[in-house]
Amino acid sequence: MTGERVKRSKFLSQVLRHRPDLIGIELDEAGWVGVDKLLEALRSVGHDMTPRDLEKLVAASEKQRFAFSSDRRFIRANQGHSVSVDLGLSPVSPPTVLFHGTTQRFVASIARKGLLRGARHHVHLSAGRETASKVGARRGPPVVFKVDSRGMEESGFPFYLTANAVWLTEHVPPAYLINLTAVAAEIQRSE
Ligand code: HQG
Repeated sequence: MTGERVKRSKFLSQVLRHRPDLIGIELDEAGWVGVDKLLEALRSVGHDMTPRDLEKLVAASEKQRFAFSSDRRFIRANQGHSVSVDLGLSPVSPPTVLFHGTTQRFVASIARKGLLRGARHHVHLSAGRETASKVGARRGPPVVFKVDSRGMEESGFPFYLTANAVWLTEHVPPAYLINLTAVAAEIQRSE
């Protein structure tokens, strides 16, 4: 993505996940807003975009952050909201293990309280260790936790899968977490 498109994508994420009020729009209860309404509101705050620009931006988002409705008249963020929306996701059986990437300064608190959703609606997990590592690296040297998602499911914790392949759950208690980065460091020390 070009620098300009990254900036647009970030602003759109901000509006569709956290601050629709920034451009004076409201999302419906499932997080959708009309494409025409969105483009008009963006124009009114100096963020001009044509329908074609928006189509391209959605297609170029490598994480598939946004989705159009099937008739393409509405758009929403696929996940990551802090405003109250119900994405209408149904519980899905997760793979045996999932991963969560974070950074060292959160590790002690995570060991005590487990993974908390913070400002978002859910804790975000990935099926791949590499993706988790990249998520953690946004904040410093990454620390990757393995989540015993099978064990959680067996204990009745629901999991959801977003349209862009992010796994969501409400809380991961410490008993279901293993700090893979600490284990790897421990093995290295003992060699
Ligand atoms: C941490 C981006 C202290 C958690 C990414 C994380 C992802 C705790 C931070 C998506 C904690 C929350 C989500 C506890 C969790 N004590 N810290 N008990 N439990 N944390 O950004 O998972 O670009 O809300 O480890 O790529 O980092 O937005 O969540 O470090 O997919 O599409 O609290 O956001 O995608 O941070 O990232 P976030 P996240 P987008």
